[in-house]
Amino acid sequence: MHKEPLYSLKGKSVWVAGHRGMVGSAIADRLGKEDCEILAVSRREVDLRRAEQVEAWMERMRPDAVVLAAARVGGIFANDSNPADFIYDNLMIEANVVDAARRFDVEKLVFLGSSCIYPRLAAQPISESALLSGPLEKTNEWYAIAKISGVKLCQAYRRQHGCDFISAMPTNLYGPRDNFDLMTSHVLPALIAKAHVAKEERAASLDVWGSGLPRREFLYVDDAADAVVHLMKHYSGEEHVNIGTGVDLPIADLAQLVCDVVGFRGALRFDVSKPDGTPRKLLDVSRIAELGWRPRVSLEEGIERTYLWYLQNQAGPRVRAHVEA
Ligand code: GFB
Repeated sequence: MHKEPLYSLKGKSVWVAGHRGMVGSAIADRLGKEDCEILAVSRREVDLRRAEQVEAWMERMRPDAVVLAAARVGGIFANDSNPADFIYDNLMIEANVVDAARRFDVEKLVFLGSSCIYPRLAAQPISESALLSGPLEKTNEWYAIAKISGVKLCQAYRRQHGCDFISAMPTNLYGPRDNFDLMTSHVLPALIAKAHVAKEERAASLDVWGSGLPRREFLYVDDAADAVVHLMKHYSGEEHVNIGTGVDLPIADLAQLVCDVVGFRGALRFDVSKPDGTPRKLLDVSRIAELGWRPRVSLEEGIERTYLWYLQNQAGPRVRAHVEA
């Protein structure tokens, strides 16, 4: 059922800020199916942390719409180890892009946040109304504060200037073009890289960080991209909207599923010297379902597609994993 869009992308120019990242590139691909012009600029040409460079780009290109998918992102270890980078870069990027979008009359902007904005112990599944209702998870509170500020920026510019700026809160995303570096990545790509090398090296076991007990929800990046475009067309409001599958699983089960897909038959070893992070962050996805959107790619199929991409693009001697020989 495709009701008339609130905002039509037909004939519009859409700037995808962060077009080279996993999410930004998937959104650019998905926008390729719309009758719109996609604008992109490299980090070398425009450093989004510098207001004057963002303004010059916006004045020159004057996009009709903006997808703000540019961010400094990383897994639990990267967040925990680089708090200043995560809060500064993300605050500067969102403040510069949102303010320039208002000044150059952008008709529609969608800001991409993350499910880590919610309190560490929010009631599960987490509804949008749980925002700011309790303390944050310590390992990524810097990134979370920056992303919460992004949501507030969009709300404030809607209130004061009437801007049609919306916020989307995706759950943990994964897929092609993800970061597979074992120290800075998220769990799913890290497990794919580890399982692949463990299989190639006939290792006895594979290291999983933490206890394996935390639960996580995973959405394939092409589904996330489709949801973002759906919200651009069909949603206009102050409150952010969760994007997810509504299903989660323990990290230990995820690790076993990845090993099954990759074909590694060794044991899992749980390294409890590494942080577990928040025990659970399952999103309540009833609002986006009411807006007519549902995910399509199952976790197993998504892992298969991601592993295929990894084999075609990343696998090779330079992938060093911390596996038991
Ligand atoms: O994906 P991840 O790094 O981030 O970790 P979060 C999820 C869970 O997987 C944690 C465990 O309990 C990790 O300890 N894990 C097991 C691993 N093995 C590994 C591994 O080899 N690598 C990694 N990275 N984790 C992030 C936030 O939290 O969620 C980000 O830090 C962002 O800011 C992202 O919000 C969506 O899910 O814990």
